Amino acid sequence: MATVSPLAKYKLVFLGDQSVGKTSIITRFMYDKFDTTYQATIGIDFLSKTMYLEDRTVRLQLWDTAGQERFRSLIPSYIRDSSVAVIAYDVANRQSFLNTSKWIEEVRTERGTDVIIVLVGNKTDLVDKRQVSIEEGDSKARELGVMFIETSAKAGFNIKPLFRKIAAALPGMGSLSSTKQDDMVDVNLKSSGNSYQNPDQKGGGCAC
Ligand SMILES: Nc1nc2c(ncn2[C@@H]2O[C@H](COP(=O)(O)OP(=O)(O)OP(=O)(O)O)[C@@H](O)[C@H]2O)c(=O)[nH]1
Ligand SMILES: [Mg+2]
Repeated sequence: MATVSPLAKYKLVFLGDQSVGKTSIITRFMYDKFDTTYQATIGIDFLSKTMYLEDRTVRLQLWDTAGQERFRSLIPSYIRDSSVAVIAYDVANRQSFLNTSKWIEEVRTERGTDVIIVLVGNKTDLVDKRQVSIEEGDSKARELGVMFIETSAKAGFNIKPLFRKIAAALPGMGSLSSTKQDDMVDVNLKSSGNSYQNPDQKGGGCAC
């Protein structure tokens, strides 16, 4: 009798200062949409997406955290639960770049080295307002031993490559060739909407 192997699930937590574009990156990836109106994330949002990579299928569980200070106490438990931390900054906001050190430190405190960390410099379309160069981003990432990519959720620049990079780094995905990764198709969408999730109950109502 044929056996069905269980779907590999990975939890990704999105971190970074308020308004750097965490939700916009996720929205671009999930729905290929972008909204110029800022709607601050309240608490934590959850979305799930199934990705097909060559012969493998993975389910990514995306935890979109709020950058606002008043929600900070919710975040550590989500970091603790995640195998990937995406730490975003706004290339047109130097302070948000400087603050990524604190986010990375927090992830290391919770997870040690047992975590994939990606530093993401978003809003590259703001060419005239840029305050952080790609070289600075890259060298910080090298120094701290994390992955690095620049994106623009607005322009749709490097969003899929960001997720391909993450998928390729997941445990068990090491043999994926870079060309074959282009075959990846996004098929399954599922969102809880803009809902606050109690950390004690997170994932509780999710069939994913
Ligand atoms: N120009 C430009 N604006 C962007 C980009 N990404 C996001 N924005 C804008 O920046 C603002 C904040 O984006 P969000 O995605 O809500 O930021 P966030 O990090 O989720 O914010 P919090 O939920 O408060 O932590 C919105 O007005 C977006 O339209 C980008 O790549 N380029
Ligand atoms: Mg948000």
